[in-house]
Amino acid sequence: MDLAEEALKGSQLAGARLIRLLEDRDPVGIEGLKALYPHSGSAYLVGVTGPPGVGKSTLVDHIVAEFRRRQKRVGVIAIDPSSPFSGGAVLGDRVRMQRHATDEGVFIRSMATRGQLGGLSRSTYETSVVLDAMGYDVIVVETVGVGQDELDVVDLAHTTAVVSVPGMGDGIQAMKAGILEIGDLFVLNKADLPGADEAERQLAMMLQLREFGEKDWEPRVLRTVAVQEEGIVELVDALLDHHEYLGKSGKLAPKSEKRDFHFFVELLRAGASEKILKTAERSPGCRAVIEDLKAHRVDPYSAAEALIERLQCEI
Ligand SMILES: Nc1nc2c(ncn2[C@@H]2O[C@H](COP(=O)(O)OP(=O)(O)OP(=O)(O)O)[C@@H](O)[C@H]2O)c(=O)[nH]1
Ligand SMILES: [Mg+2]
Repeated sequence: MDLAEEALKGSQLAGARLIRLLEDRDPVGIEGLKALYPHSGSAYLVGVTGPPGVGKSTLVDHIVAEFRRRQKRVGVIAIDPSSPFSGGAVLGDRVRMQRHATDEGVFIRSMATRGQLGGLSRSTYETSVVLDAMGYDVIVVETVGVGQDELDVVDLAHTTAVVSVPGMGDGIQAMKAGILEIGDLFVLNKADLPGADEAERQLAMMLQLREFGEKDWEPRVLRTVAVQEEGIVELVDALLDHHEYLGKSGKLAPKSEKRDFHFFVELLRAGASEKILKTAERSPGCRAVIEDLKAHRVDPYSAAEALIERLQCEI
């Protein structure tokens, strides 16, 4: 039996192997993904993002437990920020989510932000397809909201929860504006710490700056104390409310389509440039353009235009 078949039958080992092969850009992994793809498309993707150390993993651990209580199978993709902020986060996440390790209804996968061939968002996308096909109903992606790469990852989710904590003050403003834009839920964790009221007020104020139409989802602010399991049920309820809103407003399917299309374009781009460069090698005129580029005689824009122009009839 091949890996895809085994994964479909529920083997976590086979699923993990496929994910690793995909990360390595191994053709066996890509064949596996093709076989799994028709079985995917029904999972609900949740993104949990926020600055380092705000309690994302602790929250995710309890979110998983709450979904399990509701009979949902859950996949977790924890993206390791790999320092400089919080080295050893993968280990931390494993420890925090350890209690789910023996639950066959939970699949936890950590992923490094470094050394990813083909980008973090692609790996996350592929992993989510594998988990989706394996029948995980909910897939939670934990990521530190710092860079563009992470923003792209968040863009994969149906629902995005942005986590912050009291006392961040200007830190909230410093959070990427883009993240504030994409948040559907704003979780104020560590609400046991001083300054929770002030932080909630600030969040609410910032959300007022966002414009939305009548039929748009209005982002909510929720308080949690993850270490004491407070506010988790309400958080999961709110996630599901948003999921339901997306379904009813006809926005769920377009979100998934956008995701597939985005990766289709990425693959096209990679494939096309490779093909163009290969073809160009056979043409003396094109080789000259590339030589000119290397020798600083022509700028990259003009070089790309010239190559595309020359090769138009060949592809
Ligand atoms: N006081 C308090 N501490 C909390 C709460 N939730 C989490 N913590 C603590 O905050 C620390 C960081 O928690 P994590 O769950 O690892 O945070 P994280 O956002 O996943 O961190 P990174 O993945 O490293 O960015 C841990 O020591 C937790 O015990 C809370 O509600 N209140
Ligand atoms: Mg974490």
